[in-house]
Amino acid sequence: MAKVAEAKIRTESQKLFSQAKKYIPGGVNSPVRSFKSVGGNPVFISKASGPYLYGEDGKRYIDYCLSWGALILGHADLEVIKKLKEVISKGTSFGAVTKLETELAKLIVEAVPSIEQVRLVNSGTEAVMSAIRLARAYSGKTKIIKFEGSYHGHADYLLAKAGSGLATLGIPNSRGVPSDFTKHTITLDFNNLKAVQKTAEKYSKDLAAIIVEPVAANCGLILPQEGFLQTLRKIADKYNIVLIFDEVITGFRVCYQGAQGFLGVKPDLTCLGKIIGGGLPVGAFGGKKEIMKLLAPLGDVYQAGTLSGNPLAVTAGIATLKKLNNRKIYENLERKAKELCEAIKVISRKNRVNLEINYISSMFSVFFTKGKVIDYKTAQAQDLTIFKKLFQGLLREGIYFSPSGFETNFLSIAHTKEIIEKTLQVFSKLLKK
Ligand code: KE4
Repeated sequence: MAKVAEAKIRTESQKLFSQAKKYIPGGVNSPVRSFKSVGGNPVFISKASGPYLYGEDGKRYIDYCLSWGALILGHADLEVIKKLKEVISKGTSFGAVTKLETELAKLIVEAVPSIEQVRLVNSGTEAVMSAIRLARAYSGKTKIIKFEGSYHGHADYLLAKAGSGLATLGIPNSRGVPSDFTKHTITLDFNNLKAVQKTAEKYSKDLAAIIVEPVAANCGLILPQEGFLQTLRKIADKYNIVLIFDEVITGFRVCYQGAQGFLGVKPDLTCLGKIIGGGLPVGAFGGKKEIMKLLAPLGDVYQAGTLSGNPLAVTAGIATLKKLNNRKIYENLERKAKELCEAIKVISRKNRVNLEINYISSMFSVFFTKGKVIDYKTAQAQDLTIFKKLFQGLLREGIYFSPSGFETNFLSIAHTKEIIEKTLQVFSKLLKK
């Protein structure tokens, strides 16, 4: 019976995918959704609720991708949906100021240690682009340091040795980006302080910013080594470099104060996205008033967006952050993730499978490799063929992991103890093979 059902599921997605490919390049509106690196056709989703995705194929999946981390409350959270229903009948976009934007901005300023003022945009890419333009204007300098395997959205000059979809698809640098555009982007190894020190000394006169994912989550999850972020802070101070934390994933994920609150390092600018939109399109960048005041209309650093601060998206963000502002929520998330990850380690050891698992708070990645994964190079050493087998095995068993060995998985508050147990049973079954 199962074989027949599986075959039906495959044909269903196959049909939908070939239709999509007729009208949309690769059949997807974002490359990493294509399942290209994990094989098979992407699962077409019809609806979602709590920890579950429901495929058009009628199958239910426990979701560990959660729209790439955005849905920390789980899908279709009742509060968020209730608030959206209330606000949608009042109109969808005004292109004018609303008090809702002030409310979300206030929640972000009160939560994130480094943010004195914040501007809302529509995506993480826009948040990062704007923060870097601001850093260049504020410092009067041009060059930026980023880290190999990190992904900061698809602005031309950041598509240098980037992670996420580029790592997934093995695209070192995107075509269509003139080398002129990336000549001011210096890419170093994450956790390699010596390289940062040397580069900062060499280019100090022209280094505008260091941009870093304080917990790297786009080459699989990689933790900052002891003192790495603290030393970036010292180097930035010493050479007048703007330190930018790209917290599009880690913001309100690692804890309510973001990775900067959890790890105790304050950047000059912070980029946010995902969770602050509660699943609708919101990005944000913020930091010290003395930097933010350079933005038009106050100053002459231009940045704009038709739908920035959109009432629907902002409403979803407000409802999400209000519900998240509760230490118990993060303690529970952290406990469940620790239980899941530590148990997966035990299962892999029992089956003599070389599996490394990096996790922090409620985000984790598995790497089929021997030895610690501490940067992009060690992440690339993972066995992607085995990852692909795991991914497909999990999918067959109704578990939906982020479809790439270079992405991160997440828990939501809707992932109950029973869900963790079910996930561990499946891991036991699959790792035996
Ligand atoms: P968006 O423009 O996709 O909203 O955000 C770009 C971005 C910026 N910074 C970080 C740290 C990010 O992780 C992202 C986007 N994340 C990927 C997944 N890791 C988005 C998934 C996709 O590209 O479809």
